[in-house]
Amino acid sequence: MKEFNLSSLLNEYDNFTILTHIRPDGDAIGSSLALKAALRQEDKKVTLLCPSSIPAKYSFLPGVEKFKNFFPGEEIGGLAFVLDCSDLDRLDFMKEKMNKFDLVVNIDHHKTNEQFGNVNLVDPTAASTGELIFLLLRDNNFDLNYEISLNLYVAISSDTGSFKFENTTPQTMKIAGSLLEKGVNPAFVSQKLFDEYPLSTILLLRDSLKTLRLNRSGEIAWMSVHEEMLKKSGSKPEELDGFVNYLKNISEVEVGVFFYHTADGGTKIGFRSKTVDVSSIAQTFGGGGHSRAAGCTIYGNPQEVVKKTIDFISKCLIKSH
Ligand SMILES: [Mn+2]
Repeated sequence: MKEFNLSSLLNEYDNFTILTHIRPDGDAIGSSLALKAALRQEDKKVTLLCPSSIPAKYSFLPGVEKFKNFFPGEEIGGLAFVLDCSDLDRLDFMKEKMNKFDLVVNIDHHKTNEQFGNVNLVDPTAASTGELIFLLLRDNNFDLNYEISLNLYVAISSDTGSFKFENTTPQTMKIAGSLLEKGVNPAFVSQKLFDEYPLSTILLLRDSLKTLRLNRSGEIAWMSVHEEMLKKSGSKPEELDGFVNYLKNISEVEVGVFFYHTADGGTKIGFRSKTVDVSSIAQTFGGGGHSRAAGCTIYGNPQEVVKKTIDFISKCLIKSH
């Protein structure tokens, strides 16, 4: 692995591309925007790429309209930063062209990270990629202005569930505190990220909750949503984000599982747990993530996929008792 020195890379390269994962969350978006704003301070050319479009709830973020979900026509090259991706598959179709870059810098906090970069700045003790970007920018004496601070605050508060998840550390709070000192308004961000929903989301939640099931012991709860249900409520897939938490938050439930059956025959599965390591469960099915929040995609008959997954989790729970 090459030694990482940001200032020498800034001397070496003028052309930077920042890529982040499919169905981006606040950490992916905020970290990318913050890093771009910092590189722009050095007058670098910076392209922001994400294989999906950016959810409307992030439209208040400065610079968010600059994200592209296609490779631009000009030559791809120079240095690529890949943010918040445990592996290159998270870049979806963008993975194909990663060999066009001279150097790939992988910055991430997922414990399942595959160290795919020429340089890998991977720290699973960080609550978010936003924390890692904050430390990188601070240690390299960038001006953490309001724009950068707001984007980093969104990244950090997003991945910590508004500083509620177990991954929240003293370092997380210290960093968040220093971002507030730059003028970030926590109530405004919290309202935008966690409290406000379009009506379509609430209608979809109503329909999703009707599919709620529990296993016999009551430790596993799941919902099973088909793509047609989204059409009915006029929702986009990203509006499902967070529904899985209603499952995990049931008092007696240990593991919440959200199944989203897409028209292409795939089922996207989200796992949340109170104490069990669900990243190993997700890995069994070819996915990954964190110990309390993970996901995977399985192809096959939707009902069989649900049964297979719930049976497997039941066995894992029996072993852990
Ligand atoms: Mn993240």
